[in-house]
Amino acid sequence: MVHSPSPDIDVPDVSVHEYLFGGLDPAALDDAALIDGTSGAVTTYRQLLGQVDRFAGALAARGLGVGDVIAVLCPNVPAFATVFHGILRAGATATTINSLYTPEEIAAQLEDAGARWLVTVTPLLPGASAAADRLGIPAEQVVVLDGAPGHPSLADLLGEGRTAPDVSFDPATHVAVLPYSSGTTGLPKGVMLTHRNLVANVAQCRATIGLAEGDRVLAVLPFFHIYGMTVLLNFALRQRAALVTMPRFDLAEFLRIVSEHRATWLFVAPPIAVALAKHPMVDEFDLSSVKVVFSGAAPLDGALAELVASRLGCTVCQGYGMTETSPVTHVIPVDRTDLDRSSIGVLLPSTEARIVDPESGDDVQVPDDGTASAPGELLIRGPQVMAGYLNRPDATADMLDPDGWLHTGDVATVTADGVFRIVDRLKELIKYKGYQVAPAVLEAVLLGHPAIADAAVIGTLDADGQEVPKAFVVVQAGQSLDEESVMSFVAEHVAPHEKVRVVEFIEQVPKSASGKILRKDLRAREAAARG
Ligand code: 4UV
Repeated sequence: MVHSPSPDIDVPDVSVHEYLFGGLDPAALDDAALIDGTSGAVTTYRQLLGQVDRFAGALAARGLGVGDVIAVLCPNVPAFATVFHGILRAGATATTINSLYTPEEIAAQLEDAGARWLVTVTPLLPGASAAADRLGIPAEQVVVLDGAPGHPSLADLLGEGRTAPDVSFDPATHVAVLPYSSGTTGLPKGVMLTHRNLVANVAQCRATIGLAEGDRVLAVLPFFHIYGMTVLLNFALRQRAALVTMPRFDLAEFLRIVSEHRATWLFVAPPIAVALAKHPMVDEFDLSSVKVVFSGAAPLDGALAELVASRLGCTVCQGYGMTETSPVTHVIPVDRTDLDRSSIGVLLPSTEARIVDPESGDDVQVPDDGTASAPGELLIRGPQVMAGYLNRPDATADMLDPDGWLHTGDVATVTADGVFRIVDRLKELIKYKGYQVAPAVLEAVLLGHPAIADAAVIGTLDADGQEVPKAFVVVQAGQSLDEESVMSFVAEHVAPHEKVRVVEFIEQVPKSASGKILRKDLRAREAAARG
């Protein structure tokens, strides 16, 4: 077992709101908490707290609080923080929805999470309304932040001028958020993260990462995903940094915002690091304010990290984690300049790890000569580990041992000085630009095509070394199909990040005796074809 090199920390027994904002220094009240990167509009900490209280009060006036789930379908705009922290302040649970989702996917999450209220914005209203209609959720329960006829707006709710309710719950067990993750297998599931999980992870990040008050953090990673939620919306705000929001990634706009707002920290996923390393446009902007580029959500190539560091004259760090661990478990702290950038660094405080041979179930030996251990499945234990999957005791039991060890489905190595490296993935999950893509979702869509007899989906690498979904397709006898038509069929049914981007026709999908797709065989075939 590997322990964090840092001393354990105390996790305060308080709500997320109390932990983030309870001790706010009055001198910081008029500092910028959020800056709208598009318009430049500033929300101070004082304004944010006032809005959070009034939003929580408006929810309470509608009878919403402990036991209710409220969905948020919204890009990164400053009001996301008001809504998110307002929901938690009211004692309700927030389920954040990927803003690229199709109406079917939105409806599935609303239904599974038991959400009867939804907060969105005009550009996403068509999908939100279609999903709400399907479930019989009335327009009065679909809040449209920027206003739409028949729907309450943020201004309406805040304009009621209510105060935050007194709520009582146990932070150790009360579910604060329900983000969705497909975990190691199957369809997306609601990940129950308690107030304690989220408080712990912010406290662990504070003790390790090195982001400080006064930093300006570019917030392009979506707040709906656990990386943006914890690291930006919770951790950066707790550090009293300013979040500069961007609703969607566009390289020119990203570079303009970084340069105009003098951003000091950029939290990114690897595809943005690729652009920072390679795109000619980067030279046209003054990025001298950037101190740190921090990458996570998918593997970062070491040589690419070096290119970014030398081009921008900054430090490049990497973090690792998963929705089921709130998410952060490993980081390269800013001051650990000795660590290889392609590693995921060291364990956060109060976090333990094991690396287990998937065949034998034994823990691998860690050599004491400084070399890496044999690879094995990474297991994690700590206060940031989820309470379980909502209404899925079987899936929870598959992933979480009774003694608290969470099976990540990732394959890692570790050295005697506690530096980890992710080297492979056992689970089905595909990461496209850091977003989750569940093969099971795509396989179900493919099987809905009348000319497809069978299909399996795995991740493969594109020319930039980034993961993309690839479908292996068996065509029905007597039918014919081409790659393009398979890809456009899938594209009609899924969100843009879930599109199949490579197709190969095969005779038969390799399966085990019990009928499970042998993804390992497909991956080996893919690796052999790449050479
Ligand atoms: O559940 P999820 O979508 O969660 C994430 C979390 C991203 C994080 C977490 C902590 C950080 O400090 C940070 O910078 C980013 O993406 O997907 C979890 C899976 O994504 C892969 C791995 O397969 C996880 O099980 N993954 C996440 N980070 C890395 C990674 C990484 N640095 N290297 C390789 N794979």
